[in-house]
Amino acid sequence: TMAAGVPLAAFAQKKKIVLGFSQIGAESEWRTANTESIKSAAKEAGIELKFSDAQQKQENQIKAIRSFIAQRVDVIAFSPVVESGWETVLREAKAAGIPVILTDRAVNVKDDSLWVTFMGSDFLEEGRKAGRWLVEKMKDVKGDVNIVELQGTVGSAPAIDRKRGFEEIIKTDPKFKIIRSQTGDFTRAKGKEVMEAFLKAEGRKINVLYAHNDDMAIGAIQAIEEAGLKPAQDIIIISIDAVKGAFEAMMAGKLNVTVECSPLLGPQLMQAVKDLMAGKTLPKRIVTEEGIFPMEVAAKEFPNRKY
Ligand code: GYE
Repeated sequence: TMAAGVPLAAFAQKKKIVLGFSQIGAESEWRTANTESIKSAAKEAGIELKFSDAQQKQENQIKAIRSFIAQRVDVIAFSPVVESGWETVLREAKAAGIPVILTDRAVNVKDDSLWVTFMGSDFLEEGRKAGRWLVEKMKDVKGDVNIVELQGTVGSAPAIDRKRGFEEIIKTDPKFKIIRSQTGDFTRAKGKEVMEAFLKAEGRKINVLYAHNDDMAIGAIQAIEEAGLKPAQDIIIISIDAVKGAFEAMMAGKLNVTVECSPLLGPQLMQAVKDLMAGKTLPKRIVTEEGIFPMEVAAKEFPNRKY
């Protein structure tokens, strides 16, 4: 027969694993590094990646996931822009027999069997780290410490948990007062705009800025300078991510501290996809390990930074 003449190796060669990934957008330096990490790790691992950018909109992510289901990809992974509203589409993936991996941000669904594993940072702990740094920094201050807060995207896991973790620590001393708190959607432009409004309303009353990411802090630094104040001196600034832009700001003496949140999830994700395809059971939670960097160590640490 014809088939007898076909070399066996042609049949033995395994089909490439296909991974559908729905990314949130390109809102921050963190996100750009995360996308880059996922794309390069897929290439390295020989996994075919179908990548879709949702431009910060949940409806676009739902569309992307539905299209991955229709294309019958092997595995779906996504970083959910907000926590709630995923039940329906996740049930569709489950019904199609396609496993779903959550990266970076968590979902809030009653049925945990709708996703296989969640890999990413502990945002609650990041908020606590920010809070602990501030409590220590202000330990000798007797009067009120007035804080303004730039929150991340409304309804997102990091915005919810970074707020909660920070509050949990600072509420142990009533001198700490959050006098304004508003979303800056994790972007520089919004961070600047909202900080301008805070300055207009509160002016020199503001002692501390707590930003849920570095990009918003960097935007806010501009607003503070334009208002004729000295960032990191007149207003103490704390942010999260530890991207290169934050290190540059610290080395310029404009940012006091950044809490690390690593976006380099690509290699871990590809390993999980391979393990899943090999029939292995994954741990339900894979936590990223990370530290905290005050401005005093910025110049020394900068050359070691990978994002
Ligand atoms: O901190 C922020 C990004 O989900 C951890 O999203 C991520 C956050 C990150 O836009 O910069």
